[in-house]
Amino acid sequence: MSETRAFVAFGANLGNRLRTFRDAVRRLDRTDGVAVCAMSRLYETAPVGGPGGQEPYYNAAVELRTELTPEALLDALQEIEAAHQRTRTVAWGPRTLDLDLLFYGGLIMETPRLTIPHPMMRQRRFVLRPLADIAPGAVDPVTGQTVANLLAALPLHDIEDVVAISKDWR
Ligand code: A4P
Ligand code: MG
Repeated sequence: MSETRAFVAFGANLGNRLRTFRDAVRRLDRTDGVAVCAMSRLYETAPVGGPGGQEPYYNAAVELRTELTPEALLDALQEIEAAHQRTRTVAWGPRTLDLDLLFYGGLIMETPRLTIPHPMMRQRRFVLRPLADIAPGAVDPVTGQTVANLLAALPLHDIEDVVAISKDWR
């Protein structure tokens, strides 16, 4: 079976964020049909949306090679979220772990369960900045723009809200 290059965004603002990220990478890499092949730097970011007074997030992005279908990959991501007792009470509210599938090769799809590329990623510095660490030249199949171009096109008002942490989390 052929392998597809996919990218996943990590987000967390509850609990031990670093330990959660490390565990999630390990679980992903151990998943049959999935290999983690690159990881972005770690970022601390100001919460966007949701209720006020949330803790800062950690965000990161990873590159995978996978033999799984997009749906099976989403199943795997949701299992890992569940393992971290993610509760879905408040939209955009605090979460111990959020795993979003950004790109799956050059695929464009929209079903009730899965939209690829991830619909909000083009507006989000906390997604594009980490993704640009590992895939600046990856092309968004919807707009034809590279990740680096999408990042450069963002308004600068939140540039200080997304800060790379020197800590090596790999
Ligand atoms: N779904 C559809 N497409 C996808 C996809 N490409 N990847 C569906 C993953 N899931 C996808 O997601 C709801 C449903 O989306 C899933 O059941 C799946 O079938 P969810 O994670 O359960 O719900 P949510 O968290 O309310 O929505 P979502 O879209 O994950 O939230 P966002 O938009 O990711 O916002 N601020 C900072 N600084 N950093 C953050 O990481 N994250 C959010 C969450 C808000 N503010 C943030 C951050
Ligand atoms: Mg999500």
